[in-house]
Amino acid sequence: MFQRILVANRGEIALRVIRACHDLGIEVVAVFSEADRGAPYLALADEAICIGPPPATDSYLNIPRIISAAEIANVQAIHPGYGFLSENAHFAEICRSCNIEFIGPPQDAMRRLGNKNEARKLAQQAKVPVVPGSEGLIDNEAEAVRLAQAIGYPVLIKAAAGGGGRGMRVARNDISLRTGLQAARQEAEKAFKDGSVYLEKYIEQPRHIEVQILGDRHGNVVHLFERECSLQRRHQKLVEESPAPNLPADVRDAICQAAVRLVKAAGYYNAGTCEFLVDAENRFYFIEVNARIQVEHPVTELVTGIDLVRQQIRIAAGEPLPFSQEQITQRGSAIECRINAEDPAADFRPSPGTVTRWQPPGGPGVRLDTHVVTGYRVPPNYDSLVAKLLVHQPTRPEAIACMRRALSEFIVEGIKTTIPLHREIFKHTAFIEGRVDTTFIERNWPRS
Ligand code: MV4
Repeated sequence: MFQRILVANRGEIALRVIRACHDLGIEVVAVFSEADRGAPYLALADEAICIGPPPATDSYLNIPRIISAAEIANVQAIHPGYGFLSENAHFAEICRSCNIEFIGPPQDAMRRLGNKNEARKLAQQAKVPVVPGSEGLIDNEAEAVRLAQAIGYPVLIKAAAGGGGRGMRVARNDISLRTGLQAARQEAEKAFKDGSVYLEKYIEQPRHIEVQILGDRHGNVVHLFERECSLQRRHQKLVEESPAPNLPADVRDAICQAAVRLVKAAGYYNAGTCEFLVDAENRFYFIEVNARIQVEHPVTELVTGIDLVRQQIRIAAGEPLPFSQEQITQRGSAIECRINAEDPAADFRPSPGTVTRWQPPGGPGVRLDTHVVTGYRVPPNYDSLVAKLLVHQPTRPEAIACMRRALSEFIVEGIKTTIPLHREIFKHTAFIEGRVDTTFIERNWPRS
């Protein structure tokens, strides 16, 4: 096992990794930018090293600075958290070439799955259902029009190098397909230096369901069941839960088994997530793999009792998974609310600044993952997540009641947060009945 790890991230996930290391008896070195200097969570690391000025490109995204810190601190491994360099195959390769283990998947699996068209091909080979669409990349407009007519409108133009909703265009007829192709190519070329695109049938009002997987370096792969993640706004998730409500057990099992087949086909190890769309008839389609620990991983930790970050570290150190598929169970109902420093009444505008009062909820069944304390200053430079409020209860109605209670206890002053919106979501009849899809937030809070 490692004796010393560097966490190449900030905020709540840096703290989450620090805690996992200490639970394993491992020393942990934090890095920080000038914007995070003096943040309270840094004091919980065994050592903290400044890696540069506030802009992420000069600090948390700067590979030479992070590798230098790792060399100076003499660590054996780097945990990338989520975002920043977590899905950067080049960074994973650099770490390993410096004899520092990257706590994540092998770089070749990251590269292959990072290309959504390649991931789609791999899924087809593994007999995992994908959305009906083009057989590979689109070469020219005439071919695209023929394909779209064969698939049937509406279709979705997707950037192969995209993901997380970036570089997508809906086309409902030949004309919008032609203009959409041009725009999508240009956008993808600009954003990812790769203008290649492909087509899929556009699934209207799908649910977004993802499967957590863990694989070790000895070829064992297990799933840790699903998370329902449909409640999102502009591709920013707001609420996640497990089990997914209104998902028949046979469909759930089929999705989880498909996820295992896919990551096995990719030669993947460590933690990962397979994302699926589920339509109104409960047909499911693979869309992409997230090759990292995700923000919402604690939802799965609560229902399975498995510490995913601890397992990530063990796997990276070469240990085999300590459980079989049959030993993993989904117990009770867990729900997470993302608390962002944003103003839901002002188009979710970021609301950085000093937290003058932070009075968190607690009590039975409540978990709060946060790096915030009273007096903490939320810097304006990074994403606005300040806390993840989770509940775990025997049933979904009890989990909803517990979340409403926890949200009512939670007092934050000095910054605006998404707490008031969550209080409304948890009163909404359709949400309470589990009738959700990816359009739920925009349909019910149109001005948000
Ligand atoms: C889709 C889709 C409908 N049909 N693909 C958005 C993020 C990226 N992971 C894939 N996304 C979608 N792909 C087809 N063929 C709808 C979405 C989508 C979505 C997916 C998951 C969660 C939220 C979403 C919000 C809007 C669109």
